[in-house]
Amino acid sequence: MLKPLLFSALLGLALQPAFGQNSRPNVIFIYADDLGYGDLSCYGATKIKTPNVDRLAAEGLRLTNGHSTSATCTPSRYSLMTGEYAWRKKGTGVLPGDAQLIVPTDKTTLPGVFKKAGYVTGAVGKWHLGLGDPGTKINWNKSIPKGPNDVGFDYAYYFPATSDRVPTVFIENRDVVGLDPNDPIEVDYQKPIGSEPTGKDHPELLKLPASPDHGHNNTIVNGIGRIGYMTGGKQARWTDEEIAHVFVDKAEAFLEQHKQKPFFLYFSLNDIHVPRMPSTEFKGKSGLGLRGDVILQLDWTVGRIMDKLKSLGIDKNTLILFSSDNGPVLDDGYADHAVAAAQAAGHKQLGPLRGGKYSAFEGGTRVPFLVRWPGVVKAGSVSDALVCQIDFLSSFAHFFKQPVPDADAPDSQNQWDALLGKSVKGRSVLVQQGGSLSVVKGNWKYVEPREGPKVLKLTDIESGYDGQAQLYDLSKDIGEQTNVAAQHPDLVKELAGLLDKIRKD
Ligand code: NG6
Ligand code: CA
Repeated sequence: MLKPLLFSALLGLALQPAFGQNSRPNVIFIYADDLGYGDLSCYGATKIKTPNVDRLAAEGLRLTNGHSTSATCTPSRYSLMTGEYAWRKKGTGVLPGDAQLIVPTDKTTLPGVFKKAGYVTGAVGKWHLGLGDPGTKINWNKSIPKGPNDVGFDYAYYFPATSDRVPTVFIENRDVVGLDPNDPIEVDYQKPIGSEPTGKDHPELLKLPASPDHGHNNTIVNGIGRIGYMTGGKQARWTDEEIAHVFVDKAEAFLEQHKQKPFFLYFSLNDIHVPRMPSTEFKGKSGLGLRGDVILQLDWTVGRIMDKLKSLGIDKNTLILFSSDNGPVLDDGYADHAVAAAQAAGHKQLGPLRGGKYSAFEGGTRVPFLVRWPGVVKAGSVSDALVCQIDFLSSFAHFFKQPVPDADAPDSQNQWDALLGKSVKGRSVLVQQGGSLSVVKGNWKYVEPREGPKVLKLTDIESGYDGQAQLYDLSKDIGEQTNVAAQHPDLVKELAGLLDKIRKD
């Protein structure tokens, strides 16, 4: 009895390197929206439990100094896709729902790297990088000429911008899903269009009222006022409470369909962005209000993906990356009582950090960042290495031994070893984009001077704006409480010079 067992074990060992089990792993990037450094129990949250994401951490690497490239969505995603700091390119701020595609179609992109390596590539979820040709108004009733399929994705199922922006429809590759040709869609961000009620004129129709002054009060869809006006496409419009289900079903279908070949799935969740509208099973379950409920929904989504990989038998050879596109915000436009709920429960969405979404402080870009790859990444490991999502492109290109043309991905670095926890070094320098730019070098963070409100009025978030230079020692002061610029004029000069130089590069 022993012999055949031993034999097959030895054979297994011998065959593994020959088949290169780890040379072509499947890769899934699960990208949360607006999830904060302190929103997960594996990052220290005590008022909410996220067992599935915690499982990712327990079975993989938890990075404590992992960053999105920017403190808002579009620039973070632009940098993720292109490997270029978004502030280098005009028009990469938060986009309206009718914006044109901002990712170049003739340059190396993150999904393009996978495609070139022979992978099947898919995008499911939030897009928010624009659609269609520059200078051309999108016609939602025809095939959309430019989008995810033109920048490296073989398959895409997504919504155009954010769930608080029109049009509130899903698109599969180039076509709006479920569109009735007799009820064409029109969208306008400047002026009201059609005759449907708006949140501004008909607040009595809203199931989720807008916060004062945030302006989420244009066309009402599914009882929620949106940013922007739309008419038509009634049958195609989504139900917010179903978005998480629709996306995870599509993601699972993609995994199932491509389980035989290596794939890259960019799984870009709607949670926990506003409007926070959990499906019924999560409503009221967190004790932290709607914002907490959608964190549970996000956690459930991660669990679904992990279970699916297991049941398909591809769990061992799949590398999962998990992160968020920017830091947390409580009130981002709707009266969902997120502020009161967090305060009442004592939930700290930022953990020990300062700032949040939109901010130049660490809370803007330091986000949850997990890597799970059984047998390669050590289970339960933690690393302080400075890493950033902008580096995925060059890191995977390095892994596939693909040269990246000099003109492409100028700011992306190969951080493969740091991303897998094999090196504690990580980046030596990173530029972070809040309202102002900061440069981090080693323990030091320099925030460039910029006039502006210290607290953003709508969201009540500390912006990091200051007319004077700021310098923080992150090794002692992760909460950026003490500006030590006056004590270290030489360092301030050096880092200001470094930022200038990177700007001009
Ligand atoms: C802001 C919206 C906010 C959110 C954000 C984009 C207002 C006042 N606020 O402009 O609600 O939609 O854009 O979020 O309009 S992000 O995560 O996609 O960057
Ligand atoms: Ca976001």
